[in-house]
Amino acid sequence: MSTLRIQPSTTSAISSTIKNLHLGFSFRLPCKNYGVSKRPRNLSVMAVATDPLEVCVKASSTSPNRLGDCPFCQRVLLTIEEKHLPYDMKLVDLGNKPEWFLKISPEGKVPVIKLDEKWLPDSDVITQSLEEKYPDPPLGTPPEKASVGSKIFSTFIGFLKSKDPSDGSQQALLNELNSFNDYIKENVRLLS
Ligand SMILES: N[C@@H](CCC(=O)N[C@@H](CS)C(=O)NCC(=O)O)C(=O)O
Repeated sequence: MSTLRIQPSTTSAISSTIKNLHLGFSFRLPCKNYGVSKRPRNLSVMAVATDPLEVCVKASSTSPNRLGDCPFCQRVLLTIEEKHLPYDMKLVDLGNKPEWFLKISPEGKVPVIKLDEKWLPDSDVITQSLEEKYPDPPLGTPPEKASVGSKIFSTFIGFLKSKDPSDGSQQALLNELNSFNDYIKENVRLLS
């Protein structure tokens, strides 16, 4: 088992976290815009947690110092990252579960997280509990962003079915694609 301590950065950084997981030592994420979201951050976000959260996740079966392929663990880590909380990530070898791990997770499953001095299993329960305990920034899509891209499919179908090149269906599709493109340029840093 190895532990990585992750500090919060000013922007979400799961991509850089995952890229660095093989290092096997504690590090501070750089204050660089690795984020996929530019949602404004409230100052209170930076003050909510000082002690790192302890979270047990699956270790890779081939490289024990790296994160394994567990979507439940990744979901929990993404939630913690999105909320800019510091955490100690304990990589657990599920092929050889240590005694201390079975004590805190009797079913032998990851992820488990320590919240309010209790070990909590299950990604659904964990993400819900994190949302309640650290509501800012929220996990939900902001209402003003919820409809972004939602008309692409219908305008595309309109364009495909159109028999009249001057009926505006092509322009309608282009408008939708352009607004989606603008949104991506403004809000998303594509990961390389
Ligand atoms: N419902 C749980 C499922 C967690 C789960 O099944 N985790 C797998 C790893 S992806 C596990 O720990 N399996 C136990 C094992 O492989 O021994 C959740 O959402 O967290």
